[in-house]
Amino acid sequence: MTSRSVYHFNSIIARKPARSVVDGLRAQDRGSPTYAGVKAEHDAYLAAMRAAGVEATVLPALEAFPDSIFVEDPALVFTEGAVVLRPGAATRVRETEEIAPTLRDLFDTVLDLPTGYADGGDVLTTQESVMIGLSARTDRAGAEALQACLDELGRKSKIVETPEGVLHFKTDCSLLDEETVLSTNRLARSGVFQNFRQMLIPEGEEAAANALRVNEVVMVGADFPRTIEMLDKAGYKVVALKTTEIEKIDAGLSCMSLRWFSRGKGG
Ligand code: CIR
Repeated sequence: MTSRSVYHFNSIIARKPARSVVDGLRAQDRGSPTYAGVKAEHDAYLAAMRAAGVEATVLPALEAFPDSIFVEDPALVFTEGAVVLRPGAATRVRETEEIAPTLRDLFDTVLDLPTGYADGGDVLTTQESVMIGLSARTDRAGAEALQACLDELGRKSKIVETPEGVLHFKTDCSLLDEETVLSTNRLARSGVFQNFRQMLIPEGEEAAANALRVNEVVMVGADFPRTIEMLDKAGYKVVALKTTEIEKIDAGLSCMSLRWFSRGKGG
């Protein structure tokens, strides 16, 4: 693994939003997103991804699964292989059956989480290890089973805690480069990022923590001007993307893709 691999990607998988996305899961009702609004945000996201240098495999919409646009949750991908997970929300469990054939096409090694529950939104891949956050969606059995899968792929991992009431571990953090994380105060307070340089989200912009470093750019929600200014001043090349609609169903930028550096199947 080279030091470039934590945010250098040449491939992503995404899935078109279904019209049923308006019924996506949410912890609090802040009104439903519109299909047209989600589609516009998704289209802009794919354009930004391609501009950042990745090839996108875009899967068809699945009306039976309102949250299936959030492909990050049913699987995990690395250069070395993929893992089909077991999402912790009942309505999302069978999204795995829909994405598994694509993973088997694109990867030589595809492992299946054998037990427990784990969502990809709870997994942060860093230089030193893969962090697995326990949450309402990822239980200890799933996290430990995932550690065994990661061992098989040659990846070190550790289990950490997600703050109470936060959907996913990565709802509250993202990796900016090999040494630096962007984190909410509430997550940073847990001490989980002691070995990193930490940039803390300005109060009131917590939803900006789910940013996304892809090659030379950092994608950030456009509704968070203070976070954008902070990253810009620190020298990051920021691409601001609208996330107003997907936020209504508790989503951010990482959820809409699975990202990896492909050396080609068999390579
Ligand atoms: C859900 O509750 O599962 C979706 N409405 C949002 C999923 C967001 N996924 C992610 O952050 N990885």
